[in-house]
Amino acid sequence: MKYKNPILPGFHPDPSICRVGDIFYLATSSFHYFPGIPLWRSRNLVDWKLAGHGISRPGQMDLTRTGASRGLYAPTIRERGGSFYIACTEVDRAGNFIITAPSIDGPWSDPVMIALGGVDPSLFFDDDGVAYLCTSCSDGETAGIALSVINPASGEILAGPKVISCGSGGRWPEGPHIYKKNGLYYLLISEGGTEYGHMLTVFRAASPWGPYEACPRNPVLSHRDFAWNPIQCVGHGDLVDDAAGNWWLVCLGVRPIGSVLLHNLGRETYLAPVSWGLDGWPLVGDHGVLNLKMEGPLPGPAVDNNSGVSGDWHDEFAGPQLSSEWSSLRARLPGVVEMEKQGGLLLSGGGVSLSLPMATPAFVGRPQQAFDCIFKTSFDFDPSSEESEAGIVAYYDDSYHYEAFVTRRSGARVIDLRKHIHDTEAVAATVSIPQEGTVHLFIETSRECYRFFYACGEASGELGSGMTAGLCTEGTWRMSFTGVFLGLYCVRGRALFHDSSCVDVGQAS
Ligand code: 6LW
Repeated sequence: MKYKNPILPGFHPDPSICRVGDIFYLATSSFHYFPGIPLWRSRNLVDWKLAGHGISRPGQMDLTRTGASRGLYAPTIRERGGSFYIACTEVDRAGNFIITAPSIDGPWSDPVMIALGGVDPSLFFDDDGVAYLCTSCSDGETAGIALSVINPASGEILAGPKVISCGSGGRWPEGPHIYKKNGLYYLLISEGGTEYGHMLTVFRAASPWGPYEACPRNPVLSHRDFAWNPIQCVGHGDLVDDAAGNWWLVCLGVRPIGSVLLHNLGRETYLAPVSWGLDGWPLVGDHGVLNLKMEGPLPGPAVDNNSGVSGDWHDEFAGPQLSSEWSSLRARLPGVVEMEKQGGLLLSGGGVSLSLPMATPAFVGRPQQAFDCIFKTSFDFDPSSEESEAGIVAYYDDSYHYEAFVTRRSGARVIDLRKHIHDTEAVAATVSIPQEGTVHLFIETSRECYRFFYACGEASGELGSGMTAGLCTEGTWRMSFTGVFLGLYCVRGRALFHDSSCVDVGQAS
């Protein structure tokens, strides 16, 4: 059966997957976005529906004042005895923790803390009931994978940690997962860093504690030497078998905007069929390579296959809740993001701008999922001052964003286009609009630029554009792991958004 990659386009990194019966469950990283740890459900591995979030209550995990690309890293999802477990790291304050739920839909517990360093915690439940936790670890000089025995209910470490692997020599051994197959323990890890040297390597041993021998075909997956493949940086994966006994890998990858190594869509989730050689080592994808179009024995035929136009969406903010596809920065503060009883999304902004680090502006956004799309909104906003603004934004993080917004200049209502790159901020265009009336704003995205358009009453036109290269991960001044969000926001005032939509107008992938 044919399917398209990525299976979760746009910012959906560090996928982890498990299966219960014939349903697959997947979790991805969310960093400083709230709600955190998006959870997905699928029957055929290529059509995924958002089931909810592992972190959705402010009391569960405080992400306020979290730096951009800090917060929640690389969850692992597993099911055991009717309970779901997620092991995850909040990298600055909480450290490693486990949350549990009776169903993917929740309710998810408060975190149980694990007194252990490292990131990328993964749970492995052995047949004898022993629960293991492996994480990446580093003493500042050498880095590796550490294994412990854990009580997953209390987080207590019962044995270990013991370093069980230092990988195959690539930098940053990380993202470990252990599986048992034919009586052997397989350790899957990533090495080479999450950038263009990223790779997946496999090791196996007769005991979870090792000693582990390396797969002679390592890396089992890497695009580091496939310069022309439109998918790069593949790594950080997790294996699952389906009910028919076929094996699959989900992993992250990026699609650079062109031959230059820049990407704006974030690290996305990809799927590859896995077979096992006669030597008992895995073979991933097409001879160790992923493609945008692939074939494999899917558990069911692809229906929408998220990569295509099914990524299109339209939200009329009919309520009563804001759909869970929308994310905010660090928190949903009371009175800031509200649904109106008669319909509409009300954003009430204080003085928090989009450029303020570690802050929580009145913002909601969704990951940009395709290179060429049109993102729209219509809203009513009466700016009270020149500092009052509301509009539409292509947002990478507080240091990189382009926005078109309604504000006031010399008493008149206007729309500005502003660009913020590194420590430079400039208003690139200002147009006058009628004093009253609903404003329509839209962004047309492409590999080259973000073009901004407006309409209000008789007034309409293009405001200008910002280069896509300015919103790419590789260009950020600190290490970043996210992607562009297309969002709505308000600073100093109350803006009522009537609707928002996004349409993929390009090739399906
Ligand atoms: C994560 C690590 C990684 O902890 O990136 O690509 C880090 N892999 O495993 C952040 O997502």
